[in-house]
Amino acid sequence: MNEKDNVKQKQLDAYRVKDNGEALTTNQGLRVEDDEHSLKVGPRGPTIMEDFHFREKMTHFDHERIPERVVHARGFGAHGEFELYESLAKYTKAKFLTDTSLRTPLFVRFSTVAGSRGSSDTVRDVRGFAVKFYTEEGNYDLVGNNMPVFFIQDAVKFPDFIHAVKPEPPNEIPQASSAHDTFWDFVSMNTETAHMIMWVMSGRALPRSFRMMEGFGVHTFRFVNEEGKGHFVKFHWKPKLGVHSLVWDETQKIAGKDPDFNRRDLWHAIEHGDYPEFELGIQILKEEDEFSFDFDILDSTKLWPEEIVPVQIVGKMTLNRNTDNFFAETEQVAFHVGNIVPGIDFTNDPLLQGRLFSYTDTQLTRLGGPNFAEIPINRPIAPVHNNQRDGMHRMTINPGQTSYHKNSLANNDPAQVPANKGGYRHYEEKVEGRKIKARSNSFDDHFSQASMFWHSMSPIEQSQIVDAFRFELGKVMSKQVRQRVVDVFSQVAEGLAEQIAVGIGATPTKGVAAAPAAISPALSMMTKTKTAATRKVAVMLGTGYRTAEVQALLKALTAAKVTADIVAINLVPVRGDDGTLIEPQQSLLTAASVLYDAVYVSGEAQGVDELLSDIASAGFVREAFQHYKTIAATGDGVRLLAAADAVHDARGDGAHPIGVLLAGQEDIGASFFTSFIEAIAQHRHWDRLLQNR
Ligand code: HDE
Repeated sequence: MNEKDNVKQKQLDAYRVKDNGEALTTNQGLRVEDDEHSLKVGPRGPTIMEDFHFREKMTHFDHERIPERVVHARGFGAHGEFELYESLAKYTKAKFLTDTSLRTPLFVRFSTVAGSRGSSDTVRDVRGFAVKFYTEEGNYDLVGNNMPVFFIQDAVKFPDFIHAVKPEPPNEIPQASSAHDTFWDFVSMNTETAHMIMWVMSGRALPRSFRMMEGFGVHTFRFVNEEGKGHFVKFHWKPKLGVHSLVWDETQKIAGKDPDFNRRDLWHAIEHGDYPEFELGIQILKEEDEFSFDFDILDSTKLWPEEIVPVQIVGKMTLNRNTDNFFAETEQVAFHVGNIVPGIDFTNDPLLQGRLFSYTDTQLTRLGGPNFAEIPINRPIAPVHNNQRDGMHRMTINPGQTSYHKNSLANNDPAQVPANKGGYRHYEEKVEGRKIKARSNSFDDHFSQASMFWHSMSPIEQSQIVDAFRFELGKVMSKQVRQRVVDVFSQVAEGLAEQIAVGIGATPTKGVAAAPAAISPALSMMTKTKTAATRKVAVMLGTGYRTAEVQALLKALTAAKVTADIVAINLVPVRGDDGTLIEPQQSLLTAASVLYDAVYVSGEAQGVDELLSDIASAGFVREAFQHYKTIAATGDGVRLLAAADAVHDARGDGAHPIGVLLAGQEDIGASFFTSFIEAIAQHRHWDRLLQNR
């Protein structure tokens, strides 16, 4: 990174206070002699009010929490940078999208929506995907989600929708879950939700990693070039590692075993130098084509199929630095869809228009007043000069007599900037009409794209969607709500509704299923990149393991950027066949199968007996098998797989189940390790699901 790239980092550095052999002081800079005892009358009390150090310390502590975000309360952030592959000057004058020599610093926050700040990472939910670009022309925030559409069409319904999905008012149950009556009541009464519900019932709502999910700006935005010409644009983020999901049963177990699963994954990847990368994609439409689709491009419940409007890859975001302090950075970052730079503008999407109000408004409560833009993480790198003054927690000291425009006493300082010198000018869109509370008829079709989504899924994804509906509706107490949901989704696809109905004791409805808008292969996760890089393997072994095998395995895994934990019966170093000691990172007590992508059992008679002596070992392998993970065993390790029922397939024809690799003594070598790594790259062996049905 050159100096220019580092501007944001340098700005943040100015606020970092590192304790390095420093004296302990009060907030007034007074050195503290005793931080262990409060001031008392004699050693047994009472405590005296005069103890200003005690009072200051306790008062600060008493006020250390701020209101959590009303939605997206649980999140995790990281720093990074954006590089542009080619100039987009044809479409936009935004400097960071036209100058390929720039490296734009940025901050990302990923989040869940419904849960409170302390809820689990792996719940079924949409993920927020918010990016703040610190550009030379001011902050640009792309505040998106990991799904390209939204539940509702008009912002006025957002409070209703969120009230319905949040825990129910009488008892604040359930936490971070849409599997309850009010949510599904809302869905059944507001059919514009149908398309988004299909996404939320799919694996997209259960990301394996923040590093393995797509991001979308959702709304149609506008690019404006130097000549003032506009284009419609949709934004995409495409992860280099592909798009992959967890299994529902697994997500629920992880929620208990490691509620920080996704944030830990991101933190560790960055700490290890496996910097997550996402390419920026744009879909562009000419203004003249605004009405050439069978949906309205201003309707946020619709996407532009990539097969019709291709995604052009134009740049890359790399996340390369963890935060120094979660609260100061991730908790205090304030995104706003209205933070914009010249060359980017809004459209009349009624969902977007409402968001333009909400994001600043919510910070006033959350961050305690109008000066939140002065918090280090929110400060632009572009200079800030205006006549705003005062307010809670004002940091800037503005000298001078004037704080108004126009003025003569300070020569009209700060001065307005003409558009051709970088001053922001709103796109001069012509609008006319009557003021009415209404929605355009062009927003009326709620089902064709939901149907397109369903018909674009692989059979495995379809079966997961059906199971998700059955689970969610199975938790709904009201039979009438369950039935209404079946009725609604019969308008998406009859087969889908019938399968849901069977699972929840409702009556299948003969609906008038919508014709799918088209099939869009890009919607299926099965079509995405596959790689073993950055995956995590549990290597199970016991006394007498073959040192040469394990050393060669670990070398092969490292070369493929796969990380491994040695899992043994306890944390006592394990002796190999040549006497080498290896230190386990986890024991069968501390490790959980759901926290790994694959399992390798290194087999040697004594070691396998040792593992089998703890019943948890078979459970560990069985769970990995049930979650479609790659499992490999060498030599005697097959006995552990047998104990876990992981070596016989459902057909009973003697073939190994898909994704289960076995090697006898003589087969252990480079090519076995290569097959193991290739199998890990598959992410999951979903066909096992169909094999077992
Ligand atoms: Fe948000 N949303 N939202 N939203 N949203 C917030 O702002 C809101 C919507 C999104 O990591 C809040 O600072 C309204 C769509 C993300 O800090 C709040 C509507 C999309 C984040 C708010 C929407 C999003 C938020 C709460 C309907 C995807 C987390 C705290 C018109 C394109 C940002 C805050 C972070 C957060 C309002 C709909 C994404 C209340 C009124 C659509 C990623 O202002």
